[in-house]
Amino acid sequence: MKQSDGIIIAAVGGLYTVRCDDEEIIRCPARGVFRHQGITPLVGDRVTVEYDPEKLAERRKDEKKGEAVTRGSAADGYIAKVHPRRSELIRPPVANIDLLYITAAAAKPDPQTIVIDKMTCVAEHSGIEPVIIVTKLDLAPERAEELVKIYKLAGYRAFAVSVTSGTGDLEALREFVKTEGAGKISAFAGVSGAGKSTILGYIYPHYKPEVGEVSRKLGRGRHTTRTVTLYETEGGGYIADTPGFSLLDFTNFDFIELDDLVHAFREFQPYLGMCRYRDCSHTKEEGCAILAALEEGKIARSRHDSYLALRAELKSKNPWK
Ligand SMILES: Nc1nc2c(ncn2[C@@H]2O[C@H](COP(=O)(O)OP(=O)(O)OP(=O)(O)O)[C@@H](O)[C@H]2O)c(=O)[nH]1
Ligand SMILES: [Mg+2]
Ligand SMILES: [Zn+2]
Repeated sequence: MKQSDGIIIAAVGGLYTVRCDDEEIIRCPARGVFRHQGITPLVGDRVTVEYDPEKLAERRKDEKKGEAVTRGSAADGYIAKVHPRRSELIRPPVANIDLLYITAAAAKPDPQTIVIDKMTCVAEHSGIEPVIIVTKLDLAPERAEELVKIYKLAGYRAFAVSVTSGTGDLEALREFVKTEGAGKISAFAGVSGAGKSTILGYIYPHYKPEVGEVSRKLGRGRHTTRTVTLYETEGGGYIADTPGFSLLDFTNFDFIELDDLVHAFREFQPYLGMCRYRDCSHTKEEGCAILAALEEGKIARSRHDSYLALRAELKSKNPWK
């Protein structure tokens, strides 16, 4: 058996694809013991794999001959160890990402700032840099510009683009992804049909990720991207296309503590500690510095609304707080 370190670039039904540092591609399941330890390897994980080089060579030969892999199982070995993660997301399920491209359409499907803000909070809480991409600028240019304004005001990089009509900040976005993403692991996140795969295909045309038709009746996508896949990029980096979620699935929020929520809003940070009351909840108190900033237009109304909604959601889960 041979041991190699590498990164999980895809996962389908318990079978992982690992790109080893020596460029060998290994397909294997995780060691059974992980399940008992509560470890689920994720795309993006650094792992150590153990495999039989002879078996792998056989499979390569079969593949060259164009024969289906029939000999024994499709696995070359197994994942022996999952290395410690520097970040971890549940939706999309991906480990070790540095940048999260939070993608929302200006229309079809209509954007919901609460969904975008949940994602910025999850990213902030996980030590991942959020970047906002508003797609389908062609369908609702005013709404797109308004969203970009909201997120720039919050201190994020934000781009409004239309791949379909070739307009907006496409060049700036491409430049950002290629330079800021160099050597890093990035992932797209957003509801189904937001245009994540379309952007990835625009920036890296040779990858041709699957793009779906938006159902006319429902105005939402058909979940065409079904699995998380990492694609290699500049400087040894990777970018992940991910399946979109539906709004109903997006409930994995309770891992943020109520007391941490305020720290997940970047633009609130300068005002913390400046409220009249030390235990200010920034919801309705007199002398609240965050509410004052809101009135002065330094904080966007929709962001504070999301703060209120997320606070209520967390409180209903921990009513004793
Ligand atoms: N009008 C318009 N349509 C777009 C634009 N970008 C993408 N689309 C369309 O939106 C639909 C969904 O695009 P995808 O890229 O598959 O969306 P996705 O976010 O990857 O969706 P999932 O894989 O289901 O999560 C496709 O029909 C695209 O052609 C755009 O800028 N303008
Ligand atoms: Mg997709
Ligand atoms: Zn306050």
